[in-house]
Parts: sequence; C-alpha cells; structure tokens
Amino acid sequence: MVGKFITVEGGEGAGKSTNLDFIHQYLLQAGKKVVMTREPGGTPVGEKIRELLLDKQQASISDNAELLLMFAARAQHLEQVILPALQAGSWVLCDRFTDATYAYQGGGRGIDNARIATIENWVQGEIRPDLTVLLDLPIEEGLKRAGERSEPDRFEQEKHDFFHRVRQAYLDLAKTNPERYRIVDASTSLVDVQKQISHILETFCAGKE
Ligand code: T5A
Repeated sequence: MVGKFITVEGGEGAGKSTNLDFIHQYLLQAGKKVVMTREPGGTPVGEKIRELLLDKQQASISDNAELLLMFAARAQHLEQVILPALQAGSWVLCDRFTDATYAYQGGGRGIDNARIATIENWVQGEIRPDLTVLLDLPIEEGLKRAGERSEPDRFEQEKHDFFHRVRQAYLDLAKTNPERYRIVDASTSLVDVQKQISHILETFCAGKE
C-alpha cells in the first residue's frame, strides 16, 4: 500500500470540517493526490446510514444497533473508497474513523472496547490510520461553536456527561497510540490551530514520524 491514511477526530464543534479543508489544501500543495471523505458516510450507502444515525427523530436506535450501523457504513466505505484509493497511491483524508466509535459508542455509550475491537479486526483487517489529528477542546466550547453553526443532531442532544466521556476516551486513545496520534489544542484561534496542524503535517510529510 503506497498511500497514507490520515484521520481527523474530536468532539462536537472541534473544527474538524473547517480544518479538513486546510489539511486538504496543505497536502495538495505538497504534491499529494488526496481523497477527502468522512464517516459515517463517504459512499451512497454510508450517507443513507449517516442520515439515519444523525436523525434526531430516531431516538430508539439501540446502542448495539448504533455500533453495527457505524461499522456497516465503514465496511462499505473501506471497500468502495478507502482501500482502492490507498492502493492507487492516493492519500486518504477522513473526517472521523474508528476512533470515533471507541470514543462515542465506547466512551459515550459504555460499550466494551473489546467488543468494538473484535468488529474492528473483522471489518478492517490490518487497516489503521497512519496519522490521527485529534482536535481537543473543552466540551462547553465545542458545543457552543456547534450550536452557533446548526441545529443539534441526534448525538448533539446528549447530556454533558456523555461528551465528557467522549473527550476522555479520545485522550486515552491518544495515550495508548502515541505513534500515530497528534493532539491539537483546538480552543485557540483558527490561525493558531492551523499553525499547530501545519507543524504536524510538515513533520509527517517529511517522513520524520
Ligand atoms: N459518530 C461518528 C459516532 O458516534 N461513531 C462513529 O464511529 C462515527 C464515525 C457525526 C456524528 O457521528 C458520531 C459523532 C458525531 O456526533 P459529524 O458531522 O462528523 O457527525 O461530527 P460533528 O462533531 O457533529 O461535526 P461538526 O460539524 O459539529 O463539528 P466540526 O466539524 O468539528 O466543527 P466545524 O469545523 O463545523 O466548526 C464548528 C464551528 O466552529 C467554528 C467554525 O467556523 C464553525 O462555525 N470554528 C471556530 N471558531 C473559533 N475558533 C476556532 N479555532 C474554530 N474552529 C472552528
């Protein structure tokens, strides 16, 4: 596999969409061929599953069904988009991936990590991100930013405790996967956030990581 797999993670309103465009431009200028995509979603089937998962009318989705829907969308995404792109030598830039499952369904909903890992191994085989940029900020600030931007979706209606657990799960993932995780302080100005991201990408593209 020649391409690199970069994921961007973080809680609600952390600035993933905003900074994904910045990372995309950075990589293009560095001469990379880039496929930008997102989860849940990224394929026609995945986008249908996303609609279902984010629809705030669907209050009765069970935790296990939610977990399996995330992986159903991911299986389609891997087969149709991510693996073909990596095999063709493109860099794949993905707005959330399986770490979001560990953070939201694991940390947030309380599903056992071992169960998530079993499905991860089954659906993904050896595929893991090469670099994960975690945009970290206090949940109150993230929810405030997300709230100013759009109406809350099904996840954004959760209570603060849920998002505290999500944030902690991400920080734990960063601690256990230091080789691929880079934490960005996303509470600062956009200019400063993008300075931090540029530094990470510069090092990564130079192959120093
Ligand atoms: N999910 C997903 C799971 O539960 N399990 C999984 O396995 C997966 C893959 C997906 C939802 O699904 C869940 C997690 C999510 O709840 P999503 O749309 O991918 O939803 O994720 P959201 O967190 O909802 O994304 P948002 O679009 O809300 O947030 P972003 O993309 O992080 O934030 P962004 O860039 O839109 O910025 C929000 C606002 O803040 C401003 C922006 O201009 C924007 O208005 N902003 C800043 N303002 C000040 N200073 C800065 N530094 C700023 N950066 C951005």
